[in-house]
Formats: sequence, structure tokens, C-alpha cells
Amino acid sequence: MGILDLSRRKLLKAVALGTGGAFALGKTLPTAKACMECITDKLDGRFPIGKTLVLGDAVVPVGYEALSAAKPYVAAPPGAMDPMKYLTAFDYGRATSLSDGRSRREYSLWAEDMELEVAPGIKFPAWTYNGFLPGPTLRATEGDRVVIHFENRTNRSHTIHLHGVHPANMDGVFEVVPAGKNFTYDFTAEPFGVFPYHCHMMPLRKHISRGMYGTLIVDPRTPRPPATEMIMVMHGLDVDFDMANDFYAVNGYANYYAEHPINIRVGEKVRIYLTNMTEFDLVNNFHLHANMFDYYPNGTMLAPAEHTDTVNLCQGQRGIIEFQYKFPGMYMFHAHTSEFAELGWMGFFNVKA
Ligand SMILES: [Cu+2]
Repeated sequence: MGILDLSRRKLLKAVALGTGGAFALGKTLPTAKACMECITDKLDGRFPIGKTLVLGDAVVPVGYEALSAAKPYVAAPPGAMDPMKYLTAFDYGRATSLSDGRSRREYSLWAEDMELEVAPGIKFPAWTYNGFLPGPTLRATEGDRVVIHFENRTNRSHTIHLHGVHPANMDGVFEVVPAGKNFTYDFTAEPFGVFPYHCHMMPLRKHISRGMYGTLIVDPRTPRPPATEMIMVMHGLDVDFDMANDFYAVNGYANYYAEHPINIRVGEKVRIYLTNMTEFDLVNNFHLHANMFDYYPNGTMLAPAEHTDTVNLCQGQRGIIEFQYKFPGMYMFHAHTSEFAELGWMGFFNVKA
């Protein structure tokens, strides 16, 4: 049950205020009803307010206010969360060579509360890794020793649970990292593939939906063929804390790549590492217009399993997409779940000759 008398889906049906897909801050809705999630957010110092956001023909409730006694969330500095930079920002860590030819890679991750803009004018009190939503894209080569120094700079417990093969005490489930404490994850990167990481504190859906997730890419020892590489993390944004997504995005900001198309060239080979960290909705998907792509589920095989234009991913699923464009022009990519596309999960490739 949502916090409002009308659930989001009822609102979608009930309201038709066409704005051509643009965002617009709207009127104030009447009272919010209490729910367990709201109460816990209230305890955390946040309480949803009745401001609304108009997305196409949908009106969704957004916004929160900090209670006066609450520790304010630090506002991200302007430009700190830049989805265009995030697209190609791979963190290889601080690498040192080991005697057997492998590398030891050290990464610094920290948990930090941060107020992030996730759509025009919409500030979200995110729980982040390193001040971003999603967290940094870590990258290593199969066999590398991965050392992650994790510092919890918040006032609640967090962990990092990485997918992949590692010992039980490196799994980030029982190794709770309390407020102000540290933990070091130390394991061998295996196998090669694409692996989500996320906080594993309870309530899990809350720690994930507030932003604590990212991707670890483990490259094969023999590198994949050269390509222009990108990361796309699909996720929802529950900005009124009612355990239903109000809108959707890749890489932190609704409609960002629709407003800022990604430039590529005809014939340029593009490789997208795709992760689905959507909470609350069981399936998300990626659809590419006027083209087909090779799909490598989980990135754990070197040969594609599928040649398609649409791929469905359940929560936590991921893979690699490879394609090149034959003709110049502006091409859409988006969730094929139409509701997600209309609520912010949409972008363009601007293909130049
Ligand atoms: Cu957490």
C-alpha cells in the first residue's frame, strides 16, 4: 500500500496532463498516509511531502523534508554526479604487479549519505557508495587480487556484498560494518564476467533502493577485442519511499541520455556492460532501435548467446551488449517496458558518419 490514497499506477490511469514527455514540477497533493517505510524514514529524519512531478501523462508524488532535528544530507557539489562521465568511468584501483604476473588492485569505497539530483529539480536523499548513485564501476582482470578498503561514513550499518566467487568471510553479509567503522575485502577476482555489488543490510530493499549498488567487471586474461566501452546500470527511483518506483533511469538520472545523446560513429564497435539493480519491479529490459546486438549473459562466456534487439533482466541479472551502427542518425534505446521508458528510462545514440 502506497503512502498516498492513490497508488502510482492508479495515478497513471487517473491523470492525463500531457506535457510532451517533459518534466515539470506541479501542484501539492493532499496528505500522505503513514506506512512502515515512512515511519522508518521519519526516524531517519526524512518525511515525504506532497509535491508532485509531471512526467508525460503521469503525475507522481516526490520530495521529502528533513525534520529539524535530523542530520542534514550533504548536497552533492554541482556536477559531482555526471551520468556522461559515469558512462565510461572504470575504476581499475591502485595497481601493483605481483611476481606471478597478476596485479594487486586496491580500491577505496565509502558509504556516504548524499542529496543527489536524480531528475530536474528532484533531490533524493541517497545512501551511496562514494557519493554517487550508482556506485563506482570497479574493474579488474581474472586472477587479480582485489583489495577493497570500505569505510562507513554514515550513521547506520552497511556492507558490500559482491557477486562472484570468494570465501564466505568476504561475502559482505555477516561482516556488518557499523557506523564509523571500516572493513577490508580481500579476494581473487574470478571468474571473468559482470558482477553487481550492493549493500546487504536489512531491510535489503531499502538499502538497495536508496542507492547502494554498483558493478564489478572482471576482464578475461586475454582481453576482449577493442571497442568503445560503457557501463549502464538500470535502476528505479522511489523518491517518496512508498516501496514503488516513481521513475526509472540508467546511471542515476532520469532521461539523462535523452537530453544528452551519446555520440558514436558509424561502424564503431560499442560494448555496454549492463546491470539491472531495479528494486520493487521484478524485470527491467534494454531495447536498441534500428539495430541488433550480440548478447553475452553475465559476461562469463566469450561467444555471444543471442543476437537480438531486446534483452530482459531480472533483479541482479547482467550481461554484455555489443553492436555497431550501419547508418548515421539519432537512435533511441530504452526499457521495452513502456511504463519505465515513459518514466525516465530512455536515451539516444547520436550516430555520426
Ligand atoms: Cu546499506
